[in-house]
Amino acid sequence: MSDPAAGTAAAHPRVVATAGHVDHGKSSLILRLTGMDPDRLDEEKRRGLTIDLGFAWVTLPSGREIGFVDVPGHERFVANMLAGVGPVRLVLFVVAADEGWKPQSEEHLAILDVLGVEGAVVALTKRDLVDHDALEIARTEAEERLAPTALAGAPIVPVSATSGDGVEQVAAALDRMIAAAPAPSEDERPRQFIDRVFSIRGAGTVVTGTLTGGALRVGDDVEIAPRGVRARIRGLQTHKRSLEEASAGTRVAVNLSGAERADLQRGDVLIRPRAWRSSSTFEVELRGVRSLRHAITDRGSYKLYAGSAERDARIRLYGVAEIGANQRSFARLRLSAPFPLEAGDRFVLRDTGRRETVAGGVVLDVAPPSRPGRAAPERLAARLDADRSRIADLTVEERGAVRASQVLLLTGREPSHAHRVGDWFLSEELHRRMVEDVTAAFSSFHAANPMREGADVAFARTAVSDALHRRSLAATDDLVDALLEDLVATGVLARSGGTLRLASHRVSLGEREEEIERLVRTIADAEPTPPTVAELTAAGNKRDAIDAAVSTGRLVRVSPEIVMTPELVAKAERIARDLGADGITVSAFRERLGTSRKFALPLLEHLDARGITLRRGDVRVLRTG
Ligand SMILES: Nc1nc2c(ncn2[C@@H]2O[C@H](COP(=O)(O)OP(=O)(O)OP(=O)(O)O)[C@@H](O)[C@H]2O)c(=O)[nH]1
Ligand SMILES: [Mg+2]
Repeated sequence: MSDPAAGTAAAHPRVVATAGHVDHGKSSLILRLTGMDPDRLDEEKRRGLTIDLGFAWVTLPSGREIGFVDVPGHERFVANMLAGVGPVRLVLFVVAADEGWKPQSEEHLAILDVLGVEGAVVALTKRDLVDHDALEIARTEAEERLAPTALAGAPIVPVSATSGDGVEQVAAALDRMIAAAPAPSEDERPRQFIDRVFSIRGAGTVVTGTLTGGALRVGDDVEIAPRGVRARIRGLQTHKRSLEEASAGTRVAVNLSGAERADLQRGDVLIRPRAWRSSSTFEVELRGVRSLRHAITDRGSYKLYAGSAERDARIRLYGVAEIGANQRSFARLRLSAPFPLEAGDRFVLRDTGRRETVAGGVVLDVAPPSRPGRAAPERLAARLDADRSRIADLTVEERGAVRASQVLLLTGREPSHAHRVGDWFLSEELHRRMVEDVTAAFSSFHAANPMREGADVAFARTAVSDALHRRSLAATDDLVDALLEDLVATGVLARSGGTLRLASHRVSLGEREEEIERLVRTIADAEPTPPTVAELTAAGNKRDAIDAAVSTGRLVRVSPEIVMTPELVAKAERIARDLGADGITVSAFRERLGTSRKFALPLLEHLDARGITLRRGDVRVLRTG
C-alpha cells in the first residue's frame, strides 16, 4: 500500500541519526540499508571505527526518502556524536545482541533523552551471533533501559547486517516512525547547524547540515553566526539533488558565494541576516542525567552542546547548591562565545574534566535580566510551560515594553496579546496602568486648574515618563511620543493645538459662572465695537475669566487684543460671503458690519486664517472648495 504522505515526504526527506555503543554495528547497518558506506575517511576504514559523522540516504519501500547521519560510538568522539544528533529528533538506536547494554549505550540514551526525540527505532544488531534465548535477554534488557526515557516503547527490531536478515523489518519500522512523527515546523526562522565545510573546485565553499525552522532558497542572503560572515546562496542540494528551495527537517548542502572555507567551521550556524540575536548568557532549566555520579555545582566546568556546536560553559544554579541524578533546577549559563539559540532549544551539558554527560537542559530566556530577581522561579516556570508561540507574549509581559524589532530578534515571532504602540509592544497590563497613571495625573491637573482647558505637551510627556519610571522602564523619547499618540488615538486624551486634556474634561467655571456671564454680556452689549482686552482688564475683569470664556466657546479670540461673541463673528462671515462675488473691500465690510477699521481688519484677518477669505492686494475674495 502506498502511503498518501509519501509523495510529499519524498520531496522532503527526513533525517535520522544513529546512536549506540562503539562497534555495535551502526555503520554496517547503514551500509546494508542504503548501499552507501558512511565511513568515508581512510582512517575509519583502516581502523574499522567511525570517527566523524557519516552521511547516507535511501528511498524506503513506501517511496519515502530518508537521510542518515551516522555517528561514532567511541567515547573519545562523543563531541562528533553530539554534533550529529544535536539538530535531529529521529533516531535509529543500535544495541548489539551479543554484547548487550554498554556504557555508551547508556550515555547516548541519556543524550537522546535530554534532547528529546520525535521518533525512534531500536535495532538489535548482530543477531546472527546469538541464539534465540540470548536475543530475548538482550531485547528485555533494552526494553527496561529505555522504559524511563523518551525512547520508551520504541519498536525493537532484531537484525543482522552480515546476513541481511531483518534489514527489511528495520526499513519498515523506520517508515512507520517517519509517518507517525510530527511534521517539522516550517514557519519559524531557518537555522542550519553546520556540520561540514569543504570547497569544490569551480563551485567554491559548501556547508552541510540539518536545516530546521524554515526553508532556504537559492539567491537568499545569509549570515553565518556567530561570526557575522555574510554570503549568498548560490546552490542547494539534498542528497546530491539540486533544489531551488530546501525545506526544514532535511539535510542540506549549501553552496555559498562570498564566504571562504577558512571563515567557517562545524558548529557555525547559517541564518537569515539580522534574524537572530546571538548571546552568551542564557537562563535554562537543567536536569541531571539518571546515571549522574558527581553532583553538578557552580564550581564545575562544563561544555554545552547545542545544534552542531560546543561551548565552554559556567553555570549558576538558582536556589540550590547542587543537582543530583534526575534532579532539576533553573540556572544561568555563561558561554565562552555567543550562539544563536532561542527559548525551547534543547542542549547537553558534559563535565569537562570527567568527560561525562551530566545534564540536559532547555533554553528558557536568551536575554535574561542582569539579576534573576525574586520573581525568577515564577518567570522561568511560566516559560518552561509555554508553547514556543507564547514566548513572544511572555517576553512582552515580563518587560512591560519592548521594541518590536527586539521581540522578533529574541523570539522570531510577534506577540499576539500585546498592545502595539509605535515601534513598541506594551503588555496589556502596562498599557492599562499607563492609562490609569496618566488619567490620574491629568485629573489632578484639571482639579488644580479648573479654568484651563488643558495642559501643555511638556506636562503630558512628564506624566507618561513618570508612569514608565515608576515601573523601572526607560522613558525613551520615541516611546513617550508613541504613548501620547496612542492615548490621543484611543480617546483617553484630547488634543487641541498644543493643549492636551482628558477627553472627558470640560472647563468647569463653577462659582465664577456669573462673573463670566457678566463679561460676555458686557462685550455683547458693546458690539459691534466691543472693549479690547486691555480695556476689559482695566475695568476689573480677570484675564483667566476671558481665557475661560474663550476656551469654552463663549467668546472668540479674533486677535490677541480683541475678543467677540461668536454671534458677531458669524455675522461677519455672512457679510463676507454676501460681498464675496464683487470682492470684499475693508470699507464695504466695515460699513455693512457697522464697525470701525480697528475691528474690521482683525476680523478679516481672522476669516483669512480660517480659510474663508483670501487676500488679493486691496480686496479679498472667497476661498472656494
Ligand atoms: N556478525 C556480525 N558482525 C557485524 C554485524 N554488524 C556489524 N558487524 C561487525 O561489527 C564491527 C563493527 O561494526 P560497525 O558497523 O563499524 O560498528 P559501529 O557501531 O559503526 O562502530 P562505531 O562507529 O565505531 O561506533 C565490524 O567488524 C562489523 O563487521 C552483524 O550484524 N553481524
Ligand atoms: Mg560506525
